[in-house]
Amino acid sequence: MPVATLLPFTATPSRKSASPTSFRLTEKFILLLVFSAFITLCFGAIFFLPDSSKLLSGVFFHSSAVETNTRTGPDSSDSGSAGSDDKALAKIRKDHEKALLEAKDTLQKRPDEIKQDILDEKAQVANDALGPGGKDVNNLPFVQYHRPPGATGREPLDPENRDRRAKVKEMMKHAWDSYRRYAWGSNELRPVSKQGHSSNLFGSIKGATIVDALDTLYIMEMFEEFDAATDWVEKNLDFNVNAEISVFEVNIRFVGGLLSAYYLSGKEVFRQKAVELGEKLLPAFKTPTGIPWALLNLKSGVGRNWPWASGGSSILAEYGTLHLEFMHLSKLSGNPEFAQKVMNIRKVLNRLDKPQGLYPNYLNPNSGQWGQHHVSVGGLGDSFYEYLLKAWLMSDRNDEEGKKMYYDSLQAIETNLIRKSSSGLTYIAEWKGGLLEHKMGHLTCFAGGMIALGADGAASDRTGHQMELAAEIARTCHESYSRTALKLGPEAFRFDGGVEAIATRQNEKYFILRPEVIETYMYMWRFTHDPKYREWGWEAVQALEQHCKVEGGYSGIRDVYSSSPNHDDVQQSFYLAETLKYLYLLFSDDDHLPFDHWVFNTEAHPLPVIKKDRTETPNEVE
Ligand code: DMJ
Repeated sequence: MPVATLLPFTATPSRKSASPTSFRLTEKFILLLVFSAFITLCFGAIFFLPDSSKLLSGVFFHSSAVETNTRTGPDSSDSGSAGSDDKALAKIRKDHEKALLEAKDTLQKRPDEIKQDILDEKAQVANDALGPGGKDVNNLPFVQYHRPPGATGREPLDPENRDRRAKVKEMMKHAWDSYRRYAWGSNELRPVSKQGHSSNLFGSIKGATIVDALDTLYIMEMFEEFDAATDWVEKNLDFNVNAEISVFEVNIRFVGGLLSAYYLSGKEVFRQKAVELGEKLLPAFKTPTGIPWALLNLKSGVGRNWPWASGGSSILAEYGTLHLEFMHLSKLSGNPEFAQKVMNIRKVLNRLDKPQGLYPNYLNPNSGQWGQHHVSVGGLGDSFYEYLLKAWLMSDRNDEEGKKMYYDSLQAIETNLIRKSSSGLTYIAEWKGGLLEHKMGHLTCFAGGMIALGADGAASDRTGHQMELAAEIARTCHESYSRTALKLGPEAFRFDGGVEAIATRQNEKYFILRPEVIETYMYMWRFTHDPKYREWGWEAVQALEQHCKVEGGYSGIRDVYSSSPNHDDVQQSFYLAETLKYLYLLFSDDDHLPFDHWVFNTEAHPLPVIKKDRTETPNEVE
């Protein structure tokens, strides 16, 4: 700034009227010197005076000590202010030390962990941009994203185990790459004919395999693949379709898959899509009782039930398997309607008399009365029981109603359905109007894992018994595999007519890459660390590799008792979502998706436990 322009403002009052041009050269020089000295003094005050640390810390570190000091006002004594200076300096030192420790910590991290931290921070910045109480483009409220522990794991120390886990990852890569190459965007892959496959369960919604596989890709640290899948979801996943879908299947695979992907990665797109889809499912609950329809047209909102289901009934395993996802939808959307809908289902069930304490598979949504008295822990019933237990666990053990319903129903199942074969194999039969059918489905084999998971919450005198029961079911299901030619289990096996754990009917001999037996091995391994469960899992890996792997992916098999496999040409989306994920976790350490922080939905999508501590979960559902 030219000095001349400043001179008038430095003139003394006695020279007020004088024009600047009236100064002599020596006067001008002296004034210039005085002015320069004044400027130097001002800068010195900022940079060199002893007090400067306080000033800087206030500007750059927003130190609370400085703020406190400011608030003490004119009354604060000199000694008090010196104390605050010390505090401010101590705070700066502490901040520096913290920064150093963080840097050290970062240097020790693996690249994927660093990548995850960056993703978390990005998500945090996006969230912060919304601000508390803010809404995003989809009108969703601000949610503080916290990644629960154990989303990715470490390499197992034991070399054999490490190799086995790596093998499972390689299997996932083959399944995924094949889908990507031959069926990208379709719901599933036909691995033999190398083309896309669509089942009518999803109407014209596309990409079931992509959404179902997202969390497995993430957990296995296949981040390039995860990013490609995320990109597809962002650009192509569309629920604005004029088509009828299965509410249950869309919920467990799509809503569940999107929720898990959100909780693992923190990417907002998954929260938005999950809530958008959840809202589209709400019209299914428009029935006189609030028990939802099985099928729903997503455009018109018109629902109906499967024509074969006992006089227009809804199915226990379908309407009873919405709870976990809907509780999370309320938490993530701020809309209590989702939670209310599933809590109402319980109300209806609790008003009804239960034959022998059992829940029949069919319930009429108009009359609120049971349909045919058919009870099963396999198909049509299975995941209802699973969700009672997991609702309690997911609520951080607060949902007493869910807990009671689970342990009461397990007691009724033990009394009425669980039997032992003549050679001592424990199985869970089906109940038809009071008569037992001595058949156990592959689907029923998930119960070993469920019972093990619930054992520690049972009355203390029941825990040991329930663990034994879980182990016996695991053994029976393993037998159903070992008694076949291909060492893969049939769809259903029987304990009558002189056979045990063997399928006798041609239409029950198929294997469609289902996860339930491996799921039970995984839970049993976590709770017992008995190496046989890993061995049994490894047997399954070898059989899958030998008989189901084809050039274009993995296929189901029509008859597991025939030594020359006939492929069904479908790579089910649950093979990537569940079978391969449970195998991978079977060979992983226990702190990878630990059970005290995560609960798996029935499609193996991990959902976080909603912790009691409200500071951790600000949008907790009431
Ligand atoms: C999956 O879609 C789910 O596990 C469901 O609960 C029942 N069966 C299939 C896999 O077998």
